This record gives sequence, structure tokens and C-alpha cells, in this order.
Amino acid sequence: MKMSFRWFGDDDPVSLEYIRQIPGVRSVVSALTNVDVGAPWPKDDIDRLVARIDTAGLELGVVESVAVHEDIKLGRPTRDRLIDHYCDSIVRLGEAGIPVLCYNFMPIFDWTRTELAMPLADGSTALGYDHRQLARIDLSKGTGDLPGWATAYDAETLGGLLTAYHDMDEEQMWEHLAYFLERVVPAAASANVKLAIHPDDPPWPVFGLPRIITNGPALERLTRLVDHPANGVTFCTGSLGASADNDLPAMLRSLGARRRVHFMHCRNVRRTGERQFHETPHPSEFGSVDMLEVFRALRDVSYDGPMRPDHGRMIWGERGRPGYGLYDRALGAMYLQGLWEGMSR
Ligand code: DNO
Repeated sequence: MKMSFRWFGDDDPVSLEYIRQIPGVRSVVSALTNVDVGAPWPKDDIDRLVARIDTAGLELGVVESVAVHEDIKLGRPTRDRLIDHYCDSIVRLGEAGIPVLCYNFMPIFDWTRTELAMPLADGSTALGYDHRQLARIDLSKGTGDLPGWATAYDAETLGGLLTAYHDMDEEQMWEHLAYFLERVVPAAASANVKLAIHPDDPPWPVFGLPRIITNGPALERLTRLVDHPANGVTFCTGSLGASADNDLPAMLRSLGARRRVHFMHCRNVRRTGERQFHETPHPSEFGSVDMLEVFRALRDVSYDGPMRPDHGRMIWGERGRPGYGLYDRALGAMYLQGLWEGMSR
């Protein structure tokens, strides 16, 4: 297991120099932030990012993410050109020696929460989700009021996208994902890049949009759409753990035995009701995810890929990007390494 840490580039309040001081962290997870969705990633920009991270004494171990353009997910005719661009980016990442690419296939919205600073009993704040609150969010004004997403849409664009997805069902999403993978997996395989899809977060439909990467059968199906080791998953314990139906260790054993787990996101969530949860500190005792059992499964499949502590709470007065402060994620990195060492000796 290689402990990594997400870095959002030079605008990230958490500097590479600070990340370098977290014991055991030798690699970072990052992305280019200046490229339009759908455009191929320029080689020079990738090289600059790699060099910047290298100078800080770290390495770029995972790219998270190259976003998938909505036209690809919608199966629009423009997708062929966009998929070509995606393949170009993969080839360039391979040339730069980046072994893993994390991406997702969620329609319009990435991870979704209804609260970004939910107070916990200890005085910290965490991200929270309550499906009943979601219904109260007004999308007619675009995503302006919504928390934390990488992509913002004005009212008109968002309205157009929502309409376009309206008549699409899950099976059509699967077809569009298969079409994409049939083209990008061969590119990834020859570029020596492992593709790692991030599960939908939370793992159920939001705003009436189809979400398909939500559970064990879906992850198995995904890996078989194009049955090649380059076609794998980012196993996110928090996203998948938000649903009590997901048996995380069993899912890991099965995917891991087929070498399809390429990246681990470790965080904990406490399920507090039907489609309701909030994030917690990483250790097992605080949430519904039994991290030790997750790690036992990883040991049993000899997992040796990258892992990062996912979202942390805001603690010690820190202000920052929701979920991505320094302190609680650093505590998470230490907990996860301690658990790993204790388990593997
Ligand atoms: C949330 C992240 C996700 C993830 C993307 C991958 O904090 O785990 O935004 O980066 O879904 O494409």
C-alpha cells in the first residue's frame, strides 16, 4: 500500500511542503485544473505538474480526475471526438509515467452533500447528506447555490442537461459507459495506465438522474464490460459505505482477486437513517465502516496500490476546501498507516 494525499494544485491552501511532512506520505493525487472538460491534456502542463511535485520531494502517483464530458455520458454524436481527446490524455499520462487515472461516470453532479459544515458533538464540522433535504434544493438557478462541485453550470446549461438526462434510463447509461470503455481501455492498456472508476457518491440516484456505479454487482459488471486489468476501480469506502447493503470486504475480495482495485479512498461515514449519513473521523469506532475488516480484505488480496485518506472534518479552527483540510486528513493518514502496520505484521 502506498499512502498518498490529494493536492489541488498551487491554489490549494494545503501546500506540497506541508503534505511532505506527513509521515509516510510520498505521493500525491492531483490533476490539471486549467483544462476545459473534453479538451486533451497538454503534454507540457502534465510535465510541469510532475516536475512541481517532484521538486517538493513527492511524486504524482495518481491523476484524479480527467473529467468525462457530459456528451459521452449522454451518448451524443460529439462523443467520438471527445473520446479521442480522452485517449490522447491517457497516452500523455502514460508517457509521463503516471500509473493510475481515477475518473467517474456520474451524470452532471459529482459527489453530493446537503451540508458542508454539519456540527459534530466534538465541535468539529463534517459533510452531511440527507435525501429529504435534497428535494428542497432549487436547480432552476443553476448550480450557483450548491456546495463544493468542481463544475458549475448556469441555469440554462443545467436545465438543458437535466432535460437531456430526463429520458435516459440506467441501461442506457451502461451502454454509454461500455461505448466509452471499449475505446479508452485499449488506449490505457497500451499506455500502461490503469483506469479506476470512482463509485457514485452517494450510491443512489440524485435529482432523478440515473446513477449506476453504486454496489458490488455494478462494479463487477463494470470490470466485465471490457475485461482487462486496465479497467478497474477506485474503491471508495465512504461512497460505497453510505449504503448498508454494500458488504465492503466481500466486494474488495472479489474485485481484488481479479486485480481490479487500482486505488483506495478511505474515509468513514455514519449512517443515521434511510439515505442519510454524515462523515466522521476515519477510525472504525466513529462510523459505520469497519476499516479493519476493509484492510483485512486488502491484505488477503495483496493490495499494493495507492491509498489516500479521503475527506476529513474541519478541526482545530482550520478553514478550507470542504472535506479537504490538512489536519483531519493527516490524522487519517496516520491512523490508516497504523492500522496497516498492525495488521500486516
Ligand atoms: C470527492 C472525490 C470525488 C472524486 C471524483 C473522481 O471528494 O472523491 O470528487 O474526485 O468523483 O472523478
